[in-house]
Amino acid sequence: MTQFTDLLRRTDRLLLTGHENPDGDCLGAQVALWHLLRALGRSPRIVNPDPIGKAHDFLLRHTPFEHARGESPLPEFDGVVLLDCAQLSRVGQLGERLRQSGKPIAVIDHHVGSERGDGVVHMVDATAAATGALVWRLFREFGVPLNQAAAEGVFLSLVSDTGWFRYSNADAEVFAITSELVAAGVDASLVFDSLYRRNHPDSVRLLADAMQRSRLLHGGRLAMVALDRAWMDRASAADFDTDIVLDPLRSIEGVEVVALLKERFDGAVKASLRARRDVDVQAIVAAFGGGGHKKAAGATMRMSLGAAESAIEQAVAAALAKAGLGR
Ligand SMILES: [Mn+2]
Repeated sequence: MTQFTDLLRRTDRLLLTGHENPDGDCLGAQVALWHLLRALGRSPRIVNPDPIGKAHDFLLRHTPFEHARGESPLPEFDGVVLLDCAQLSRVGQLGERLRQSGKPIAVIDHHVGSERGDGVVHMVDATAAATGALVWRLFREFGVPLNQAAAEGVFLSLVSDTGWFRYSNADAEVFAITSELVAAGVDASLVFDSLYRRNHPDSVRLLADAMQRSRLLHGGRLAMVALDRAWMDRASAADFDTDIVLDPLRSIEGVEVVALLKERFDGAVKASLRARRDVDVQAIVAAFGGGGHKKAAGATMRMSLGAAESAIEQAVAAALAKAGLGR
């Protein structure tokens, strides 16, 4: 037994958490791990830095989620499991409270370099398509069958991080696991409709407006859109998932890198980059203190939106040249 599985087995009250604004992989992996720990007779709680968004509220059918926004008291816990990230600094204010608790931290993650994160033990595989795939492996290791809820969690993880099996990380393991999940009762169309077919009427106008603001740079190899604070306020009023603007930009022939820059309420800029072929966007954002994967990565940049646009534009130009895609 590894130190990692040992910690999971002997810790009764684990607090499962993840990064701010948790995405489908993060939440789905938490769902699956919660059900695994319950099957092992443990008393886990899922406590995230942010509440679960509308798109993911279908998970509440079978799994309780709590959040610690502001000063909400935390439940009693004996240890922490960080999912889909490896640094407490990514867990917002809650991360600092967890650090101060002095309780052991386990990391389950698939991001590059996560073995050097805040975990005392970790299960890290940067070749795994999603954190949910790692939790699925844990079910195997513990010899526990997946119930329907856990299967839905793993399924949500896989579809979130593979773009519904369209990205190059959709490997044989992903399809093999998915077959098992559907056999375990996952309703793929229910998940799809819950995620994407409940949008606010303003969402299509916001998408159109974001497309109008997009720019093609470096001979059409970089597609970039920068959304300022006022725009982000409109988006949040309509519960608009800004990540969906990446896809139409990625569809343009010749585009190698897509960059989405969002001005946050605190003035910092959140940059999300996606690459199509040989550009390593993880290396680009690492220069700004960010991280992620070779083809999908992000960073929080402490500068103005305009400065962030120029910085990303220059960094992408250098990366394009390095990948032999410059001109
Ligand atoms: Mn992930």
